[in-house]
Amino acid sequence: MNPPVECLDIAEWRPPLPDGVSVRYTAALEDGNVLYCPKLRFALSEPELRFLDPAVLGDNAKSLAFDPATGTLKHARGDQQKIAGMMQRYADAARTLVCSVLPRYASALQTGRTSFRPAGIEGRSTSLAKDDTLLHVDAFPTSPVADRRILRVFSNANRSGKPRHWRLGEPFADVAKRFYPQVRRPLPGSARVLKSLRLTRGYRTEYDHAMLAIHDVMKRATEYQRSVPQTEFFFPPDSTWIVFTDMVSHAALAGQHLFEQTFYLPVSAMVDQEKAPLRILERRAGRPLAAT
Ligand SMILES: O=C(O)CCC(=O)C(=O)O
Ligand SMILES: [Fe+2]
Repeated sequence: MNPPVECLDIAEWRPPLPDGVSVRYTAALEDGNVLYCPKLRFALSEPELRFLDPAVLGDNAKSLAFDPATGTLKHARGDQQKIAGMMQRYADAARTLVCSVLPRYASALQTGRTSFRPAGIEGRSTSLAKDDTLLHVDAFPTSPVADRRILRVFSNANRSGKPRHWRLGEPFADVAKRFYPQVRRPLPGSARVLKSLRLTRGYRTEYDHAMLAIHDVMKRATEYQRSVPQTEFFFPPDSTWIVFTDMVSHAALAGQHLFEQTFYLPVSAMVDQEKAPLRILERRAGRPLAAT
């Protein structure tokens, strides 16, 4: 099995791309491939190198979290302004990249959170549901996506040669076929209760409910985790990759110093909506799943 990875030979965040290339990259991404840029580096300035120390991470958190919309920085210890500046630069770089490589998405692309993970993955103990060393597709418990895709940009900023070690699993259509039948419908009225108690930011649609359930049952399926076809991929330091993490089965096994930017893309902005997990699940359900 070859890893579902398409290699982009670019070294700039706004690369000059020949006509037609972005069409091919967009199709590869929508098909469930990782767009991997081995030579695209997120460079830190000399004074920023001190933020690679895991001691910048506070509150027992996994990541520093930044909201480019408001400038709010969470879980950071140290010079808040300088750290926020570094995060903002990553958010801008990632957005520039997506808009240049995938120009078709530019006008509809919504910017979400920026994160930085200065600590190693290895040896982190968490609950099963939060354990990203197990194969999963992303679903956010408190931030429903409704009819939007989750598109993420990752950069390995490690300075001591440590790659980000991932596993990539089976295509989403196979995940859906295997796990969607196990998903129970949400209790009537539960989405409204979650929203009114502010347990979710917005209304948890049936699609959000299904994706969360798939995320959880997938992680709990021990035999599946062992036996499903999967390939290893090592993202070296100074590389960057773009993924629809709501569709690509992934697990992160090792690595340290990762930057990540989350974007949301309305399904309607895709070249081929039928490839969206939302549409794949709706075909199985035989009804719309993103109604609010
Ligand atoms: O930390 C990583 O490399 C990725 C973890 C993950 O699964 C995610 O952020 O969705
Ligand atoms: Fe994930």
